Amino acid sequence: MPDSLEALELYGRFGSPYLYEPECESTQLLLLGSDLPEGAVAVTDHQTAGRGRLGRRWEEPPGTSALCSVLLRPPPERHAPELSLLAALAAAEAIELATDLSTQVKWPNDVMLNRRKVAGVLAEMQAPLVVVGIGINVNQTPEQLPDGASTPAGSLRSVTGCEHDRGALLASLLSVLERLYEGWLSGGFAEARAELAARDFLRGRRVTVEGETGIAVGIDPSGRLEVELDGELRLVASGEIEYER
Ligand code: BT5
Repeated sequence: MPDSLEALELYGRFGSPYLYEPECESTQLLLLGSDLPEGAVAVTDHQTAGRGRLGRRWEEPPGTSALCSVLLRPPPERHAPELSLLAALAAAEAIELATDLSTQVKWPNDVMLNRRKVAGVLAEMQAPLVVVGIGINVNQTPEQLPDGASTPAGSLRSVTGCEHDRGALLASLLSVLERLYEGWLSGGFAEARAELAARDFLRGRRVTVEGETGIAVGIDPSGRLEVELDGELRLVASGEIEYER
C-alpha cells in the first residue's frame, strides 16, 4: 500500500505550503511563530515530543499515524476554541470516509471510534495565529497503543483489523477541514454545531466536572459543553471531563 506522507496530492488552500519532516519534536513547533500564510501545513512520520493538551504527551511509534498541524489566521473577534471542535469534526468525517464506520466527537477534542479515542486535537493560540494540531492513530497494533489513558486508545487498524493509507486519510482530512473552516468563516459555528450534535459522544452520558456529577446535554452555540447539574444547565468552557463508561 502506498503510504508516503512526503508529497501528497492536495488541491486546496490547506497544504500550501506543505512542510514535511521525517521526524520532528512536534509539528506544532514547525508553525508556531512562523510568518507562513494561512493554510500552511506541517506533517511528520514521527514526533519525539508530541504535545497533548495541558502539558501532556501524544505518543506514537514511527510511521503509524497521521500527524499534522495547520496554520490558521482567524479574524481576531472570532471564538478560536470553536476551531478545536471544527478540527475534531473534520477528523471524525475523514475517519468515517476511510473506515465506513461511524465516529463520534467527545468534547472538547477527541475523536471516538468504537468507544476508543483514535484521534486528538490541540489548538494553540499565538495571536494572530492559531495552530491546530491533529493526531490520528492509523496503523498501530493494539500492543502499540498507550494504555492507562483515562479515555481508552484505539487506532483505525485496531478497530477495523486492517491497515489504512495514511496519505489518503491526511489528504481527505485537510480537504474536509478546509471546507468546514470556510463555512465557519462565512457562516459561523451553527452548521458545524449541528454536525457535532449528530456525533456527540458525551450527550446523555453521566459526566463529572470539577467534582460534580451531571448529564451532558450538548454543545452550546459557542462550543461550550452543556451539562445538567441538579436541574440547572451549566456551561463548561474548558477543563477535564470524566465520563461513565
Ligand atoms: C490530545 O491531548 O488529545 C491532543 C493530541 C494532539 C496531537 C497532535 S499530533 C500533531 C500535533 N503535534 C503535536 O505535538 N500535537 C498535535 P489530550 O486530550 O491532552 O490527550 C493526551 C493524553 O492522551 C495523554 O496524556 C495520554 O494519556 C493519551 N494519549 C497519548 N498518546 C495517545 C495516542 N496516540 N492515542 C490515544 N491517546 C493517547
